[in-house]
Amino acid sequence: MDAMGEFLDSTELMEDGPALAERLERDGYLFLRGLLPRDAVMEVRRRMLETAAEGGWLDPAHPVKKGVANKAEACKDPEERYMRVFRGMWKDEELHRLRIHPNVLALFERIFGEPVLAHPMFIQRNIFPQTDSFDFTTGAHQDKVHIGGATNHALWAPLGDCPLEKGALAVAAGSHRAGVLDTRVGNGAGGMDIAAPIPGEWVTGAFEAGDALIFADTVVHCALPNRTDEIRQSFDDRYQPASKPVADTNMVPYSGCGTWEEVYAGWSSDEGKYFWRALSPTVVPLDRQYYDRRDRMAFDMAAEGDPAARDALLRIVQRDPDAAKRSRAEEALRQLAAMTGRQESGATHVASA
Ligand SMILES: O=C(O)CCC(=O)C(=O)O
Repeated sequence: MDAMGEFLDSTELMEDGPALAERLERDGYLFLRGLLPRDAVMEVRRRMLETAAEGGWLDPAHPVKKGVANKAEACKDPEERYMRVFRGMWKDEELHRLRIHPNVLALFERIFGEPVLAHPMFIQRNIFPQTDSFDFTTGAHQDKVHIGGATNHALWAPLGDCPLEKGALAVAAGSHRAGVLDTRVGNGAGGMDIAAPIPGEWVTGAFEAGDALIFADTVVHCALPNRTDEIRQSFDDRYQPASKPVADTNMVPYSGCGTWEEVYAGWSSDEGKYFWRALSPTVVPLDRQYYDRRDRMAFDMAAEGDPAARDALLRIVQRDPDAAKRSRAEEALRQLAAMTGRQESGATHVASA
């Protein structure tokens, strides 16, 4: 990837829905400063870091609020070591309310010109620093293959300031116009990377707490490596006109986090619970063709002893609705471990996911 350009800052258009929609259509993304109140973001960061510290993810030699990673505990989604701590983060009520903050919903309503559905399922990410032995940098991909449904737009926001070297996000501006590109097994988001020349111009930028990046589901995007000593924390959710269909996989809690009742069980108030019910969304099955193709490739790679198949196999074990395929992936993981001399981390299927 060549040197990247700078995001085009669209903050001055923030109140002008049609102008935002036009720019989004043209470039595939919007970079907006201060969309969310900084204080609200920093409060969620504080809560996430408390949970990270309790889970042993932070270096006790530094104050929790700095978020300095305990690199010996570096782990990643969907490993059980990761999920053990992550479950407590994903259930956090203030995190859930942040992604449906009135500023966010009003912004998308201005862009769509109609009521907005925030997808109930969203992602909170914890990216440990990149080292010689650990790397979980999100590779170039498009969301469409994972999210399905009608056209939707992501909002990505760091939980705290995020300079480039902490793993800011980057987009290939204009790449959305090429439609869905070919994929291959990868170790980034969803275990799938792009396997075709990437069109468009790569742009990125330093984020401050409250800034947000909005992008279309066919825009190619990736993260920069986290070269700091701190954990990079962020969240991303997807938003679409409420009248359009949404894939069923976006209506359930994050894989491995239980049912909605379990997610909400410890909340101190009902605010934000089941917010989507009032919108009566049309729910359709996820088009699984991209996952099916990824999985076929992962099984072939595992049979050849290629360790790059591991993350995709772990995802099948944890998340695939087909029991026979899950058993096959478990067996492939065992064989891969035997071939590569690596211990597996005991992935388990989570029925609610
Ligand atoms: O935060 C990251 O590393 C990846 C985010 C991403 O791929 C997304 O929001 O779609």
